[in-house]
Amino acid sequence: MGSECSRYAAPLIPAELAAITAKHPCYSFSAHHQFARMHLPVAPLCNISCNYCNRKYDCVNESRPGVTSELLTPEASLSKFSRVKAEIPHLSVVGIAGPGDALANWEAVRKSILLIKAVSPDTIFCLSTNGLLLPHYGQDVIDLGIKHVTVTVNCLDSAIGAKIYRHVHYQDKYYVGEKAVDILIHNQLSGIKLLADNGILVKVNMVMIKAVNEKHIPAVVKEVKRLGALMTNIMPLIPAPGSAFQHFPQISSKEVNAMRDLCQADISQMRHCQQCRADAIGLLTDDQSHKFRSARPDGIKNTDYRPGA
Ligand code: CLF
Ligand code: SF4
Repeated sequence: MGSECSRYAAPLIPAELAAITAKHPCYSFSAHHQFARMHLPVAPLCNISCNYCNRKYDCVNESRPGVTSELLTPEASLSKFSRVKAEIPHLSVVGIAGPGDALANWEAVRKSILLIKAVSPDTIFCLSTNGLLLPHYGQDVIDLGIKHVTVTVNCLDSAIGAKIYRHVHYQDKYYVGEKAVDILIHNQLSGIKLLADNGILVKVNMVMIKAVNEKHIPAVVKEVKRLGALMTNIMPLIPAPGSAFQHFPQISSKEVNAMRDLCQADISQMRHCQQCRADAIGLLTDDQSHKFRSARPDGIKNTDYRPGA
């Protein structure tokens, strides 16, 4: 496959969007030493159940297991953003990466973005989602002017997916097994296409799980590329204590890098992901979130917001 590297050509991005993306620390390797991102923990609910997730903590699709973030209202997000921007002028991106799913909390996410956009129109907004609700809110995301969206896609095959997902809660019904996975995969893929067709730069995260989806990753990469994704971020499963996968073997960084090398032939690979927390602030490699965390005035704990798994 090494000879296939020469076949990959990065898609053309309009100059204005390319200039913006050059300041995005996740989409641009060189930006991650210069520009900071801030996550708004405004999305506590999740509508699916991944077997690698411990629901007491942040969404593992973007976060290191075992990390719990504070939660904010949209108004509190705006005031936190103002504090952070005053202290970190190189803050370029405001992202929503949990603690649950951004689209399962769409009204709070949307309101937070609108409030911040009104005071800081140059801020780049970024979302991370499991993709279940993309067919429902994808157009809203486009209309809001968001240009950077991450979707986590772990498989294309319902038999593999039935080992990864416990249930999907969709349109007021719980689904399990292959039926649940079929709905999730269908929505993820059609959502990626919708976004990509409308000029959104889609990054696809994948959790690489030994003996579950590891051999299947190249097929996922090829399919999301076909649908218009810009890059993939293959992340190792970190078995989270308390999750169904807590005793699963870890994949070595050597194995993950070998998979990224293989898939680089098809699509650009993110290799500097920090699997950061849902309230991360600062450079990717220098989290400053502890300096800005505040106690909730109403005393509500994160776990009070989590739906039953
Ligand atoms: Fe945040 Fe994610 Fe946007 Fe980046 S994180 S929502 S794309 S602004 Fe970045 Fe963190 Fe990795 Fe995510 S290093 S976990 S890829
Ligand atoms: Fe957990 Fe939901 Fe994220 Fe899956 S998508 S890791 S269930 S929060």
